[in-house]
Amino acid sequence: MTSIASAVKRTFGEMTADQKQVDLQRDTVDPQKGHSSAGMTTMHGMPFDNTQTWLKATQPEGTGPALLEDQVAMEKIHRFDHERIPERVVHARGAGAHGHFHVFDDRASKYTFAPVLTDPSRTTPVFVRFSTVQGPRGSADTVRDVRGFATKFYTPEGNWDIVGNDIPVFFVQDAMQFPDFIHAVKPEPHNEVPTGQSAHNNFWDFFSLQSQTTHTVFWAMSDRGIPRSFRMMQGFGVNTFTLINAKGERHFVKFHWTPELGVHSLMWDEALKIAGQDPDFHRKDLEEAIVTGAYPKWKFGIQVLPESREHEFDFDILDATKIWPEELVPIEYIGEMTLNRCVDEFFAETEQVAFCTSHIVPGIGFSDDPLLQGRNFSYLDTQQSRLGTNWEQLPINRPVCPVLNHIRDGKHQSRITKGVNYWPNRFNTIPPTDEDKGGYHEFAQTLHGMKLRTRAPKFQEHYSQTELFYNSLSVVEKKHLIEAISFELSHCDDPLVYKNVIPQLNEIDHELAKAIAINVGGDMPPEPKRKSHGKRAIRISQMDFMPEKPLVKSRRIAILVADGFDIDVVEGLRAAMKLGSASTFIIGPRRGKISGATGTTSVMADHHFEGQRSTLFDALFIAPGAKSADTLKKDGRVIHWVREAFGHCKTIGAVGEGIEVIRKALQDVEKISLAPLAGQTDDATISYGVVTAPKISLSSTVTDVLMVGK
Ligand code: HDE
Repeated sequence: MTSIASAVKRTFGEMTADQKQVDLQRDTVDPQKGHSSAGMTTMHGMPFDNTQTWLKATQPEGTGPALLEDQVAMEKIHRFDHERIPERVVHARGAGAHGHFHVFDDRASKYTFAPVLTDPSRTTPVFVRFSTVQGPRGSADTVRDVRGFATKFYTPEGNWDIVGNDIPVFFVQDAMQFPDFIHAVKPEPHNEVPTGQSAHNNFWDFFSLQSQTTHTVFWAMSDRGIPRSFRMMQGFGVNTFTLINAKGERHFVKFHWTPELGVHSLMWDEALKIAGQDPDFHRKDLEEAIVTGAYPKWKFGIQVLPESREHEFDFDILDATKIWPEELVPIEYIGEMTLNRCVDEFFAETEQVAFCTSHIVPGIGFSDDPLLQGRNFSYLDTQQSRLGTNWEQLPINRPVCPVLNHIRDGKHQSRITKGVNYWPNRFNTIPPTDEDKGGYHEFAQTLHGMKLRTRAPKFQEHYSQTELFYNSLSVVEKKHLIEAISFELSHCDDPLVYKNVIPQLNEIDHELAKAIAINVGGDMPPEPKRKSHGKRAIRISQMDFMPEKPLVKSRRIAILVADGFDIDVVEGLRAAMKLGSASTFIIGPRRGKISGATGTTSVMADHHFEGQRSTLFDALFIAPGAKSADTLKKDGRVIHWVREAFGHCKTIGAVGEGIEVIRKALQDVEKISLAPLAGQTDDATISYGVVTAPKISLSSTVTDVLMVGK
């Protein structure tokens, strides 16, 4: 198997006809031509070949003063000076990819007439941007944070954006609280610390004073806050939207993305280490999966409620701090999205893409969710400050359908429109688009009441679903959550903060609050005022999202070898992993030729032991071969590879003499036994994720277990 590291040619995946149509709109320059000096021009198009040397008043040896008259040099410097634009005020760090979306059939037509959700003959091109929230553009990928999951659908009825997150709820209920919340979570104003983290006084101070944040903070402090990959995250529209069908009936809806690969997270220790070892881990992971053809996929689901059921629940369905539990409102899966093409230029695509919650298409509408109403203003407004007027005309933002209106001029206008710029006019008094022709019309909603700054009664209750979330986690997930909150509070140096947080936690779960109080030095809480309901919900725990069949697709497997290793076994393993679309990497004492046991064959190592760390892989395999094992056993870094991978509960495999390396590395781990277990075949042993086999080349057991991933 060729490793990704040595892949010389980047592939951009297959483009569907509809994606090509989107691409025709782009001013993409052929990279080959764009980079040859013969084809270079100034910004006004004048051919020019020397972009390296400033014009000089030459003296002997060409060392004279540089001349101000060199317009070409000045243009180059001037454009460089202006390369930066303001980064996004939140979600500044992101990674994007192109793909396509289709629905399975027309079953959603009972809810909506939007063809993007009902016409199975359509393939809709999409662009997705994943992001972290708190950190700046240059921050690390694996920090604990909510992840953005924003999707732009390029439909013939206009662009539709679902600007979602990987967590189904939000911290605050009303958009007017957003600036306060973001100020609290962002780095503290006096020293701009910390970067990409919520582990600081201001965030937890806000948490202790705003019980509405507890639900989302619990999701973020759970393993959901440190995903293994963007490709292994769920996506949620969070806000409540509406769907309108051909009969004019309205339903409330929540949008869901469910990943094919299941929902997986890093361990906190891994996340911390990777933030330093490879700050671009998630960005590279997305690209690697697409380049190797292991295209990321999500099923698209909707939770739908008719208007008549709006008030049926003990929570308000328009409150973005609440989920609609799936046992009450099941998800209907209606479509699928595949990401199959990397971006060609990060800035032009991923940085300049502009999502707006207000971008909807006929058949889809808003609701009175107060967070959504505020978002509809904010996204439109923020694009102006990031990208300037006419940002909709940037190639990545351009709709694939014709755009016609009487909005004109402004900076960077790139469209030339013939004719009058007002309506009605003497040439045309008929509206160009009306409802009968599929035009968008607001739903005629009945309203009555007083104008007040207020919140609906069910918006006042904040703890019930936080407890529901906590109760629904597995034992391990609960432990991780307690550790995560303890870690964060340990970074708060104002005792007032961590002392105030404990009573807030106590309202959610008494045992949790006590455990955290002990860890961080808070006061032991009394029995809580609120009575616990003890309920659990389905599909909250990540354990509920395991793929039906275990998948090794796109997993990264490190194979540790040294001179004298058994090539046949290693090649057998690589072939088996390739079949499952996993990637294998040879890690050896040096990045170069490593010879096999016979001495006549060899492989090229992709990395040397010091060049990578176990944290960057999903599984480890130790090659057999007496001489190889002897070298590996004596290398402290190799021993660390094995111990660290074991500590992170990764699958570790070994055959023959390779087992000795594991034995040496894990000799003081009492629980591990490498003797055959009851029910296992004689030649293969599985214990605590460690799979060993004395002599087989590659038993199905090894393959199966590696397939389980972590
Ligand atoms: Fe955002 N949010 N947000 N947000 N948000 C932005 O828009 C805002 C909220 C989300 O990859 C900004 O273009 C307000 C919920 C994503 O380009 C800004 C409120 C959810 C992205 C903004 C929210 C999100 C943003 C900054 C409270 C999950 C990145 C740059 C009412 C459903 C999109 C930009 C991308 C970005 C405002 C709450 C998700 C300032 C006022 C809830 C994924 O407009």
